[in-house]
Formats: sequence, C-alpha cells, structure tokens
Amino acid sequence: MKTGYPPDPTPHPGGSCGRTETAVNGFNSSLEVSQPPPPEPQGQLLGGFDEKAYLSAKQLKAGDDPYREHAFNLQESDRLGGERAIRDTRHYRCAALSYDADLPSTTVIITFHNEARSTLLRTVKSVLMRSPPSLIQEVLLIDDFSSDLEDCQLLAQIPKVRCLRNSRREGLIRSRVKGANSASAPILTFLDSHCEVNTDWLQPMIQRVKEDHTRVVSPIIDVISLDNFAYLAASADLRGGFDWSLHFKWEQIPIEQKMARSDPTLPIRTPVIAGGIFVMDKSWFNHLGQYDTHMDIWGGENFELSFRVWMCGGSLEILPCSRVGHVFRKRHPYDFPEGNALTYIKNTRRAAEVWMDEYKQFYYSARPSAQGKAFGSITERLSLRRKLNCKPFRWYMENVYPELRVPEQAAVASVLKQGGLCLENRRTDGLILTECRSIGVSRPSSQKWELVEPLIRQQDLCLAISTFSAGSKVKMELCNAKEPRQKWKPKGTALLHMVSGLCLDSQTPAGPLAVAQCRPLLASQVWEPQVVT
Ligand code: LR7
Ligand code: MN
Repeated sequence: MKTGYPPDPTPHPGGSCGRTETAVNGFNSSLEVSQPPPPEPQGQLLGGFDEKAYLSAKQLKAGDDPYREHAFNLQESDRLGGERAIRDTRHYRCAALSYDADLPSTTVIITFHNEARSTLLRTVKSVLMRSPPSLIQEVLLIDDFSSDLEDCQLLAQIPKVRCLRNSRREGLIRSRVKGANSASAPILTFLDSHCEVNTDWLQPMIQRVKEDHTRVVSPIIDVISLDNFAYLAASADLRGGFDWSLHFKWEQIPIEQKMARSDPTLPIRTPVIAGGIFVMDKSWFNHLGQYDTHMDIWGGENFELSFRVWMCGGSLEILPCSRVGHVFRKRHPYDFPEGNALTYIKNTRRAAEVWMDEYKQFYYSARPSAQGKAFGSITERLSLRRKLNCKPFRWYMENVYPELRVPEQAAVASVLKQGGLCLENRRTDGLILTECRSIGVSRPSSQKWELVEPLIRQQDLCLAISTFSAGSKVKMELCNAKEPRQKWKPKGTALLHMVSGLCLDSQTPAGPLAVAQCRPLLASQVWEPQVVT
C-alpha cells in the first residue's frame, strides 16, 4: 500500500487550507495599509451603532500575547479598526465586465465562535461597503455560543444586520443551517467571520447562480496575513483538491485546462470548495439537503457538500473576478468538546460512508485510525442520496476529479482460486483454469491478478468480456476503466460482470473461460482471491 500520507489524523486548518506564501503572488503589504480609507457615509452605513465603543471595550491588554486568544496578531487587527482600503487584486479585465441590473438579493450568513471584534466588524463592514446595497438583503450573524453575548447584540444595531445566538455550542455546520433557515433572501452567501470582501466581489457570483441555480460558486480567496494583516493576492491558477485522507489542499489547475483558458475572467471548475466562502441558491441548498447536521464543530462539511453538489446534478466553480480575503491560521483558537481529531474523523467518516461508495476503502487505508470510530447513523443521508437519485462516486472520479490517483494496488496481487485450481492467462490458450503453480517461491505472473475495482488486471491488461450475452468468452485487453466490457465486481464468492449482470464461469476449464448467468455457489462460479507475494 502506498504510504506518504500526512500524519494521521490531520484535522488542522493551517495544514489543510492555509495558503502558503508560494500560493500567493504579487503581494505588497505596505501598500494596502497606508492607503486612506474611502470616504464612506459612516452614519448612514452604521446607523446607531457606536463603532468606537464597540472596538475599545475589548482590546488587547498591554503585556498580553497578541496571538493567544485568536491565533492571529490581535494587536495588528485592532490597530486597523473597523475598515480599511485594500488593493483590488482582480485581473484588470474583470473591471470591464458587466452584470445584470436585476440580480437577486442575498442573505450573507456569518457564523462565529469567539471571533475578535475587529475582524468580525471588518467582515461585516466590508460587505456593506463593497456590495451594491440592493443585493444585500441582510447580513445574518450566527453567534455560536460565544462567551460574550454583546459581540453579536451590538452589531445587530447596524442597519441590515441581524443576529441569532445559539443557546449551546453547535459548531459551524448546524449554525449555518440555522442561518439558512432564517434567511429571507433567495440566495445564500456564506462567509467566515474574519474576511474582507474586495471590489465587486458579489456580482460575479450572483450572476452565475442566477444564470443556473445549480451552480455553487466561490471567490478566489486572498490571504490576510495573520501576523501583520497585509492583504495579499492569491494565485488565480488554483482550485480545490484533496487526498484520500480527506485533507483539503489547493492545487494547480490541470495543465490542459490551463492552456485552454483564453480568458482569465472565466470560471474555474473545482472538484471541491474550501468550504467557508460560497454563494448558493437557497432553494437548491434546501433541495440538496442543506448540510449533514450530525457533523459537529468544524471540518468535513466542505467535502460532503462538494460531493453532493457534483453527484446530484450541480457544479462547483471558482470565479476569478470575485475576491475575498481571509485570515488563514495555523491552529484552531477554540476548543472541540469531543476533541479535534475525533471530531474530524467523525465528520469525514460520515462524508466517506455516505458518498464515496467503494472508494471509501482508500480513505480508510489513508486514515486507518478512522476505522471503528463512532460516526452515528447515516440512514437519513443515505435515503437523501437515493431520493435525489445521485450519481455514483465513480462518476465523480471519472468526470470531475480524474486527476485524483487511486492508490496503486499493484502490491496486492492475488491468485484467483477455484477449488485447488487457479485462473491463468496463457498467451496461447487465453484464459484457463489450471493447477496453481509456483516458480521457486513465487507465482508466475500469469496467475497473479490485481482486483482494482472495477478492473481485474495483469499489468496493463484487463479481463474483458467480448459481448454482453451469456456464453461470451473472456479475454485480456488493454485496461480502460471506462470500458463497460471490463467492469467487474466481487459479489459474494462470484465475480460479477457489472454491466451484463453475468458471472465468470469455468465450465470450459481448458479455456477460454466465459461468462454465464449467475448462480450463487455454483462450483464453477466460486472464485477465491488469495493474496500472494
Ligand atoms: O464551533 C465553531 N463554530 C463556528 O461558528 C467553530 C467555528 N465557527 C466559525 C468560525 O468562527 C469561522 O467563522 O466557523 C468559521 C470557520 O472556522 P475557522 O475560521 O476556524 O476555520 P477555517 O478557516 O480553517 O475553515 C475552513 O474549513 C472549515 C471546515 O469545516 C470551514 O469550511 C470553513 O468555513 C473554512 N474556511 C474557508 O473556507 C475560508 C478559506 C480557508 C480555506 C481553505
Ligand atoms: Mn476561517
């Protein structure tokens, strides 16, 4: 089995979604902080809200570690105050685009647990300042049981801002669902509580969703430095990906797609989204089953949502003309009541068990400690998947994320035994059932098989039927996981050809073997894979 996965478990935001400086280009930190704030009609924007009092009531005390409470430099954040100018990081061609005059409005949902006042206020104010007012129906804050009740209550004095508070800690997943259920606009926009949205961030996203309500769209997520709060442009050539341990990562757009991009303002298809910042039609969100509300606190919901959107008829994209800054941190500044590792395992296990079909085995090999850990009942989510008639994970692998390599299983070669005999591929006679042989201590390669669903392979040759009817001879041909004649699946003790519904049968042991109507336990259809070295 392939190794080299990240240490297990790795439920860490810094490791998983922190953009490294290599993913950042063209930054200039001093530029953005020194620009004068734009002339905003403050009173109008903030209503009766007293920004100064709000911010000064809770600031870092002299001598305190500025990183302790929030895992970013609070002193720097506080120094910036409630708003600042940031550089427009979009490609210059974005500024020339135009959007429909009658775009639908949105509810901006921001869940938070003990967020710093200055970062939270900048998030809210940047939304109010940098969005066309007609598009913002409301900003809905969900206070996930923060220690200070007033954080949220006071902000609700700002026009258009509402605040809901959980009476116990729920985590970001259930908090967002609560927000969605209370939202009054037809479009939902999710944001983390330490963001700053950039020029014209909203219109491109709402436009794409208006044109096709099954699209779920996100911006390019710029980096706000956790040390000096510089606003840094992120690379526009990245999309969301993951490895088999369900560890999110940014990755380069595949080269063919990159070459085909004549226009840098076009959307980028992405296999998964980072999770925190996206726009989605509210009816589509509800139709697709919102979120899995049995996931706790943090993590995994972005995979679950991404698989579900793709597999159940929607799509995910990153819009390069929309930019939102986010403070990427290296650790969680809050506690996990059940522990960080167990929570991540529970959440990702639920995503894997519901959505990944036979591919979940790769998740378990990459994260062995997940086996046997509690993840609750998934009955409801499985019936949701059935009700929505979603495609198999194999479809997702083939059509959405073919770049995700299935771990090499070459190491697990088996003989396929029947009684005391073995399946063998002879160059002269084709596929036969014959005595199991060994050369010295090892088997001849002609009797070694790799069962990598749906393929039964020998090097680059795969077992295939010739026609789809009973009696069809089986032969070896070049592997192609999309070729229906090559699709097999172990079923009980039989080897089922998935498309014809027939089973591998050895009634003509001298070969070539054929497929026949499945008859469970018929001796000539019982195959026993036995791992060999
Ligand atoms: O118990 C909690 N309750 C909350 O309301 C824990 C967190 N939260 C809030 C928190 O205040 C914040 O607003 O939830 C939001 C996300 O938590 P962060 O900021 O601690 O997490 P993160 O930025 O590392 O999280 C990324 O992955 C998460 C997986 O569950 C979520 O999907 C986050 O929304 C996501 N953030 C982003 O996608 C922003 C870009 C970062 C990346 C990649
Ligand atoms: Mn965040």
